[in-house]
Amino acid sequence: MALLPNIERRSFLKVAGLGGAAALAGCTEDSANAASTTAAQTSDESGAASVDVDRVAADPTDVPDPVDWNQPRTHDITMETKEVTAEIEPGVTFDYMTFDGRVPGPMVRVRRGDTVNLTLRNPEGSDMPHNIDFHAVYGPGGGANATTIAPGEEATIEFKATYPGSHIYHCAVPNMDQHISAGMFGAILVEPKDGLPEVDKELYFGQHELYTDKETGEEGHHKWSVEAAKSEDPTYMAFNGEAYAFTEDGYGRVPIEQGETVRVFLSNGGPNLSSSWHAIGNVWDRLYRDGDLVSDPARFVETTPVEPGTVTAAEIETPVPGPIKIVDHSLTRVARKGLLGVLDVQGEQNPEIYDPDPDGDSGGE
Ligand SMILES: [Cu+2]
Repeated sequence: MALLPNIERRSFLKVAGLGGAAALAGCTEDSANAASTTAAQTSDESGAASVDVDRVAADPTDVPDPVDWNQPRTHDITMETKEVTAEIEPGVTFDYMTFDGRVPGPMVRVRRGDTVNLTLRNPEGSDMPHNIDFHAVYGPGGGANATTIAPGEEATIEFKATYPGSHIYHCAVPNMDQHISAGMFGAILVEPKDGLPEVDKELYFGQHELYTDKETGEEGHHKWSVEAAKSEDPTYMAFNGEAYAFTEDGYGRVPIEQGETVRVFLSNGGPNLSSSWHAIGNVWDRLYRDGDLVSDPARFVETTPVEPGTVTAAEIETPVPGPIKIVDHSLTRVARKGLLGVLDVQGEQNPEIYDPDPDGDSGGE
């Protein structure tokens, strides 16, 4: 069935009650199994699983501070693989796999020439082996070969960040498509020795596809589907693991003050689909194409490909108030599969740049 915007879903569930929810989902099989399923946050009749965490979507403003040192350093970093059940959208649960319990995993930020001493831990109680492949690493598997660990194990690697750029990291076990689809990807930002231009705000999103055994919007517990993955036919596509997370129907729009210069990082975990990355009502004023932070940035690019396995960075200016919708311009993914994040530029109308009501008869926007 078609995905309903969350606001409609929530209103509908409130009005219609659980029977309505089951009918909405159209999932009689799951409804029949509901009695043996632990109550989920929403409708247990839908077959949704109980959640381990209320939220898996990383806060896009959670970006490490810029590099402010000018000599090589060593960074001791520990990451833990966490397998958690959470909601893709209300009433729809999924078994995520993550670095540190969030999608995307935390951004690692270093300076070119720095050394990273990284410990990866896979806690007791995990179901799967995991590892980590950094695209900022010279070495077998980008570190994956030496960090493949079973539940209860840990491994440490040390590497020098010899080349700059914004790069992805991801789990790279044999079923890597499943692990990445389930959330195991992030970004390592290796700043050039002279750093990056100062901006007012930085945001960090991760795009990926969720391949499940149910229809988009169908209530209940969605399991990974290798068939959907082989067809490259995702059930959901999301920023940070949850459908429409950064909209008024999710955790809210991301607030921006008018006039701020905002640098946005997009880590495309994939595992399969390129993003046609676009900011509706704006332009990538300076685009660090493919995460190349050394060449001069491209200017005033409307839409740019961000391939799976890439972290691209771009800067926007915000001269007028109102929403800026961050999308993949393959727009069915936006309208029907969950891939939308909204920045909310707060400020005064700036009619010299944009006047939504030049006749002045509607009171403006
Ligand atoms: Cu993994």
